[in-house]
Order: sequence, then C-alpha cells, then structure tokens
Amino acid sequence: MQITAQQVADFTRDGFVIVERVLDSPRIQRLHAAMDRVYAGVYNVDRRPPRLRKQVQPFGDASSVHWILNARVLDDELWGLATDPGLGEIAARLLGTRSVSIVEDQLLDKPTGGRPVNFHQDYPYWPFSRATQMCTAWLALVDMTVEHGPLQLARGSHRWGQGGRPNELIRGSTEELLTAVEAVRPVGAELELVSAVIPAGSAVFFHCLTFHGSPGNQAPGCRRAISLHWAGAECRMNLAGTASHDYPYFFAQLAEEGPIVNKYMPMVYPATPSELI
Ligand SMILES: O=C(O)CCC(=O)C(=O)O
Repeated sequence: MQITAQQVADFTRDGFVIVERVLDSPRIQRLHAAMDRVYAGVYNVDRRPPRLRKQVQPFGDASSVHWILNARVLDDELWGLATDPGLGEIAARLLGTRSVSIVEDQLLDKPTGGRPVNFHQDYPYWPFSRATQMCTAWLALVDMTVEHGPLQLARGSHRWGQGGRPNELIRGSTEELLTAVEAVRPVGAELELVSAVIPAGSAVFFHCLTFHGSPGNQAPGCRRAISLHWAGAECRMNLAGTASHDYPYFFAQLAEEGPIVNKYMPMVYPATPSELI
C-alpha cells in the first residue's frame, strides 16, 4: 500500500486524505464476519487479562452508532487489521513520523435511523498522549452514500487549535452537530465539510485535531465502518491522563514520558516481530 507525495501534501493542508482500496473484497467479508461475531458476543481470541474477560456491551442503542472500543483484543481478524503494517505505514508517512503504535480501534455500526455523531476532534479523548502526532483511519465496509451518514470532515480544521469535547458524542442531533467546531472556528475561516462517500474497502485518514462527525443514517442498510487510531513516535505517556480511560489495563507498566507502546498497543510500523506482540 503506497501513498503519493501529493496525498501527504493533501493531508498536511486539509487534515485528511482519502486513500482508495486499502482492503480487498475477501478481507472486507472477513471483517464483516468478525464484526458480526463481536456484536454477538463471540470472541475468537481474547487478549484481555483473564480476570477481565467479560461480555462487552456496545455503547449506544438502536437509535445511534453501536460503538465497541478496542475490539482488536477480542478477535484475531480485528487484531490483524489493527496491527497491519501497511496501514500503519500510511499513518506514519502522513504524520511524518518514523514509527506508529496502534492505540485504539472502534467498531462503528450505524443502523438505519441512527442519529448523527456530533463533530469533535479525537485528541481531546486521548489525554494519555502528550503530543498530537496521532491520526485515524475510518475504513468503509459498505459502499457509502450520502444517505448513510458517512464521516464528514471540516477541511483545514486541524489548524484551528484544540477545542473541548461536545456535550454529547454519538447521540448527536442536527442542532448540536457543529457546536464544538463552531466554538473554535477562527473568524473568517470557511467551514467546508467534505463527506467520505467512498466505496467499501477505502479509507479516510485524518489528523487527531481535524474536526469530524456524521449525519444520521437515512439509508435502508446499516452504515458499517471501523476506525483505527495510531500514535507516532513523538507521543509520550501522560499517566495522569489515563485516570478516566475505559481500559486502564492498557496502560499497565507504561512509564511517565515513555513511549505509548506495549502488548495491547504494539508498534505496527515498522512491523514488530509477532513474538513481541
Ligand atoms: O463513524 C462516525 O460517524 C464517527 C467516527 C469517529 O468519530 C472516529 O472514527 O473517530
């Protein structure tokens, strides 16, 4: 998987870039099967500490995104996706960093009628990192149409500084969709929203300060996506920022100011030998 110098320049200028066909059809089908398994509570390789191996309840409900965080530790197909060195290399090249570790993943089924996700930046949800060399890939697993409520990104908003989290995230509304981005948009800066109307297997990579969200799903089918989140080599641990994290064991044995890399958040590019993961 190669990206061009132009794509790196687009990411730097806009805060996001679409990368086509990062997943082939057989892998898309395997990922659908993996998501179905995890939503059904079947975990084929459970990497959690034995005492924590409980059923995971998705955040959200029938009227919002069904959201499962860090399912890579529940399923080997999802682990393979999250630790894919090719995807990690794209993230590293876009960030201009020498290495990346995978720090989070999300399963994102938005059913028909599912509400908007209010615009937000990802970095305010990651207070464990002292630096912003972080990015996300939002991977489409169905052919996205405007009706699906695909991801939308505010072009250039990664240069508007860090804002606060919206009051509500996945149970969003048309009225509050843009509240967080409007709070930091500089006077005179245009709010240009770009929708990721992309085919299954394509992805939009975006910087952790880029505002993004999505409208409701008005399509007859589920809007299915997965997102992966990486930290670059410059990111260093802020242990105080782990206090309210949903998965405190992810940070066990990490040192203050040390790299954000361990067996749950392995370095994926350059590839880590599998015996170290
Ligand atoms: O899928 C969505 O609508 C939102 C996803 C998101 O916020 C993310 O991947 O960071």
